Amino acid sequence: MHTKFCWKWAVSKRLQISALYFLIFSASSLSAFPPAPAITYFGTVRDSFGNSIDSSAGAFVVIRSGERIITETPINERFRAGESYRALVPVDLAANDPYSEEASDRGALLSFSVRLAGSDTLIPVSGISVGNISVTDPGDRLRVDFFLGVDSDGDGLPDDWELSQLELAGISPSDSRFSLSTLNRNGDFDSDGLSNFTEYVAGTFALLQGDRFALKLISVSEETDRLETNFVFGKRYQFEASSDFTTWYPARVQLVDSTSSAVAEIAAADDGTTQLDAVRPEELSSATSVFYRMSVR
Ligand SMILES: [Ca+2]
Ligand SMILES: [Ca+2]
Repeated sequence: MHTKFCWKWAVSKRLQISALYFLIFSASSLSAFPPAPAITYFGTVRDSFGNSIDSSAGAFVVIRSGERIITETPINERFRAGESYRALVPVDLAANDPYSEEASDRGALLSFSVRLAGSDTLIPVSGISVGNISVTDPGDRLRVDFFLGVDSDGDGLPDDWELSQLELAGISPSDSRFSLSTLNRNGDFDSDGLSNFTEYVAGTFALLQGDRFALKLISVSEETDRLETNFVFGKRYQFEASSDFTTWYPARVQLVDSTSSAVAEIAAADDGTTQLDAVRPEELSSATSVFYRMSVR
């Protein structure tokens, strides 16, 4: 019986393959210039204070070439961490004989903006590379992170955030340090080991050494480990565990004394020191040492 079953499977597989050849042949006979693979742009969209924009905003990333809209894609968190949009831009290989009106020529300059649902207004965005994107080769994948608002000094940090950090540190507008040149992306103004850009993403103060993105192990028990960190309201945190710093497994967490079940990602409902119980991943049940790491968006 077993042999007979295998034979029948092989026949049906062959039929599927034949059907596939037929479809490919049909498609290529209809179009002189088969489409090249599109370019994929992906990344994170933040507001001017570093908060990641998610689906609750009902917003779209709009990519244009000149005035022509090439694609509009909704911003949401369904993709992996650090990726809140994914847009495909079709590419033309033969500029003088395009296969589609929708496709762009290689080298064409693209502009990115954001549109809210129900509105026609395109909101300008800024970012380290977003103003200088041109169409490259078919099939390319490029990360383009950007934020709403203005970045006058082009360092990848929004003006609003830079000036608000200076104000929070008590530097008045009459002070010579009240300037966009005081904070730059890769600098570490408060010398706490975290760059100004990392603090912008984590929501911590870039001019206050005591306020930093950190994770502490408090205690261990049979299947869970108690961790402590500093939550920033509105931020979302994910945790991973490893025994060798090479392979990392997602670790679900729950607030200490919480009755709800452990989750893969936890949103901070408040600011301040927070303790969590992390469920040790099954893959590490016999490990002698377990390390945790945390990401924020
Ligand atoms: Ca800036
Ligand atoms: Ca810092």
